[in-house]
This record gives sequence, C-alpha cells and structure tokens, in this order.
Amino acid sequence: MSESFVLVETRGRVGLLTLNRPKALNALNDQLMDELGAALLAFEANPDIGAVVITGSEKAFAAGADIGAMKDWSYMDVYGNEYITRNWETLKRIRKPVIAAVAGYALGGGCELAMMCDIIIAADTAKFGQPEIKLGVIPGAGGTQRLPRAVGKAKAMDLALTARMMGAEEAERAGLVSRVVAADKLMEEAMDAATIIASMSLPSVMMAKECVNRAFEGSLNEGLLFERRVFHSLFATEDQKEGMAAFTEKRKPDFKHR
Ligand code: CO8
Repeated sequence: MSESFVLVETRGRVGLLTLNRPKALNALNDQLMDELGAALLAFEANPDIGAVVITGSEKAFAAGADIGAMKDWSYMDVYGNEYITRNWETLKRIRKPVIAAVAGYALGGGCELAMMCDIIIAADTAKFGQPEIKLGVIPGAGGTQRLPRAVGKAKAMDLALTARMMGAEEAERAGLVSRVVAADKLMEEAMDAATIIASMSLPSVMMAKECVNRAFEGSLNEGLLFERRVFHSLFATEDQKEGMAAFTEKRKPDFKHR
C-alpha cells in the first residue's frame, strides 16, 4: 500500500482533509486527487459531518498539478485517458460547504483547487497564482473562469499572463479570499468558521451554497428566480419553524437537520 497523500480527520461535525505530499509542495497528482475525491464523497455521505476544511502545509497549500508526472504526456493521455483531469469535478459535486485554509503557495491547480472551495481563508503567508503560462500551458481546472469572476478581468489577466504571484493581502482586497489571518491562527480560524457552519440547519446551508453558486453560473434573473424558489421550499422544513420560533421566543434554535 503506498503512502497516503490526504490525511482524513473528523473534529466534531467538521471533516478535515490535509494534503500530505510535503516534499513535492503538495503537487496534485492523480493519486492525491483520487484520495481527495473519495474522502470528500465519504464526508458528503456522512450525516455526522456538516462542513469540510481542506488544508495543506505551512509552506504550500498546493504548488499545482504534478509537473513531473505531466511532462511527457501526450494529447491522448490527457484528453483520451483523462490523466490529471479525471477527479477534479468531484469537489463540484459536494453540496456541504468546503473551506480552503491556505498557507504558503496556492499555485496553478492549487489555486484552482482553493477556488473550487466555497470560502478561502488565507494565512498572511499565502501566495496565489496561475503560473502555467511559464510551462507552455494554461490553467486547466477553472483558473481562467473562476479567477476573473472572483477578482475581475484585469487582475486575472495579469496573473494568468505574467505568472506573478499575489500575496494574501492583495488577494483579500481583490475578493479572492474572505479573511486573512496570522499563519499560526489559520487552522483555528478555519475550524471555527466550519464549526459555526456545521451548527446551522444543513438544508438551509446547502441551499444557500447552491444559490450563491448560481450567481456565478447563470444570469441575474435566473439566479433571482432560483433563489426565490429555494427560499419558498425551506418553509417545508422543520428547521424553518424551529429557527423562527426560537428567534421570537428569544432562545437558541435546536435544529433537527444538522
Ligand atoms: N509539480 C511537481 N513538483 C513540484 C511542483 C509541481 N507543481 N512544485 C514544486 N515541486 C517540487 C519541486 O520539484 C521540488 O522537488 P525536489 O526537491 O525533488 O527537487 C520540491 O517540490 C520543492 O520545490 P522547490 O525546490 O522548487 O521549492 P522553492 O521554494 O524553491 O520554490 C515554488 C517553490 C515557487 C512553488 C516552485 O516549486 C514552483 O515554481 N513550483 C511550480 C509551480 C507551478 O508552475 N505550478 C503550476 C503547475 S501546472 C498546473 O497546476 C496545471 C493545473 C491543471 C489542472 C488540470 C486538472 C483538470
């Protein structure tokens, strides 16, 4: 059995996944992505988990897809056999919230992986970038699509075309990152945020995530209609009754669906 590239832990209702290929700065190869996909699906299916945190090491969240593995591949390896690309869509299928806790390098596929998460919390050491252009390729897991939606066209072009890295403060100013914290507080902050989310009613958490994602994926009118219908549907849940009753009775809600 080969070494595991993703460490899986459970802390209360939070699933914690730690990318664990430190010698290669967590370069994302197929084994790592297969393990990550399997662990995410297991958390998704586990009713005791309400939110997930993905993190890396102090030095690197992930420095990109594995260049050593990719360098000799042909078009048919990557297109035909889906080498490197085969397991990247799994994260998109996860309906529970996923937080990326990023310290150090989040480059290429590492930046794309962070952007596929719902919230990015960054250590002040974090560095984001899409340097694929230096390798004679382009981002392949959403970098040219999610980055402009997050930071706007000008900055996305700058990063994708010059390959420069963007520090945590700039990333927060640009809207890529929700919070920047001292590196030694990163896990505490990310776990606290995940614990808060996991204490909420799961149907409303999943529906809020789905609605916010709609804002990125379709037109404003479609998104507004989708949000309205989902909002209506939450009135079918016990947790809506409990949440609103608790507010009027000035007590904490005791949600059934967590
Ligand atoms: N792939 C493989 N190995 C890597 C990678 C990588 N992306 N990044 C670092 N490593 C390895 C290095 O080769 C080195 O290994 P060794 O010790 O055996 O020589 C080890 O990690 C440490 O790296 P460095 O010695 O280079 O460390 P430095 O601190 O000097 O530099 C950097 C750190 C700046 C992060 C540097 O390692 C670097 O530039 N890495 C490459 C960054 C990069 O170009 N990333 C983009 C890769 S392409 C990509 O991600 C395409 C995504 C497409 C996904 C499509 C899926 C659908």
